[in-house]
Amino acid sequence: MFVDEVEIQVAAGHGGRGALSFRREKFVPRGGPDGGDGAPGGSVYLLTNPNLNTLLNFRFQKIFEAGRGGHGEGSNRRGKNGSDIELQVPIGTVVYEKRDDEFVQVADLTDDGQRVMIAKGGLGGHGNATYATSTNRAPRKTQPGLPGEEKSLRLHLKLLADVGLVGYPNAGKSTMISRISAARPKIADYPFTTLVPNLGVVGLSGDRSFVVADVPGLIEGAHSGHGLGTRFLSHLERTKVLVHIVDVSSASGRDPVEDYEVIKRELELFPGRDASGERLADKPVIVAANKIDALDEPERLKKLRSHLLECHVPLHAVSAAAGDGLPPLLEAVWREVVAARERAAAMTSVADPVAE
Ligand SMILES: Nc1nc2c(ncn2[C@@H]2O[C@H](COP(=O)(O)OP(=O)(O)OP(=O)(O)O)[C@@H](O)[C@H]2O)c(=O)[nH]1
Ligand SMILES: [Mg+2]
Repeated sequence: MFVDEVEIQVAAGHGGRGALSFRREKFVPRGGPDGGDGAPGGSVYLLTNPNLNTLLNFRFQKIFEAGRGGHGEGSNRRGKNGSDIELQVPIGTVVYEKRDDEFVQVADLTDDGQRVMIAKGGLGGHGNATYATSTNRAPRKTQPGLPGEEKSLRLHLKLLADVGLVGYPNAGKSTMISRISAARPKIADYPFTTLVPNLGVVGLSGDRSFVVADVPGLIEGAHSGHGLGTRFLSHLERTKVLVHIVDVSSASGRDPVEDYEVIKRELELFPGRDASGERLADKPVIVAANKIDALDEPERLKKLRSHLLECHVPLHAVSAAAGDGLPPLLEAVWREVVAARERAAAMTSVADPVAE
């Protein structure tokens, strides 16, 4: 099951209180203060795990509490530290914290093994031994532990893929990803077979690779909720290149040029932006004219080709099922991915001139 948005509560542990105690020993009258300090409470961390691709774990358990710090004790014994907890999340998880009824983004976990503290444990209090001075040898002062932070969080998974496959239902997106990667989503000849996004890694010669996301099909009016709506388009926000798959066989009963224009419009109407402010419609697009093995009316491909030529959008005629035309398509996609990675790297070095 794919879950990409959850709300949870996290509570760090309270600090332990400092002890009030005096040394009592035979033959040692008025032994000094020996109340130990309380220990800090445990903190709550989020840690990315590359083997996860859903927030499903948080669907059932929603409250997470770290351990409280132990109280100080006599004989200057310090309490035991509260135990930390680590919540594992998929890479691409964006974390929002509720502040004054508004969720504010506090972290974006995009790296493998990235760990962030999300709620800090409270400090332990001092025991009375701390307060002994030359003028006050028997202090009775102690400190309570401080409370741990408590937070309401919203976790939103936005998959991290280099390339997004978009298109009408049945266009062949899942067939494509199963041909070019090890992903094995369900493929069937009815619309809306794919109900959740799938990720696959495409390996090219050398050690070149990129990640592809197959998302559920779009239809006209998706931006206003038709079909599965745009719920899954947020998973394409962070892609660098879109491959728009258009069915050019006559099986769809629609016109390929119109299909292309309809989906293009839906992408334009999607309001989401990536971190650099780029919209889906700003991303480079490569069109894969699919099902050429079943191209019963070559006119359909020709019309699409000349339409895209006018729009300066590259087209590759392919058969995702038979594999025809896929190598040159993947090379073209790779070139766009590299160009986009270079643009992103240039932007980071402008933003942070110290990082060479
Ligand atoms: N002849 C032919 N059929 C294809 C080709 N690619 C996909 N198909 C068929 O088209 C149908 C839909 O394929 P899918 O890969 O499930 O399409 P999809 O775009 O993932 O569809 P949704 O998940 O519903 O959005 C299946 O019956 C496939 O076998 C192709 O290159 N040639
Ligand atoms: Mg599919």
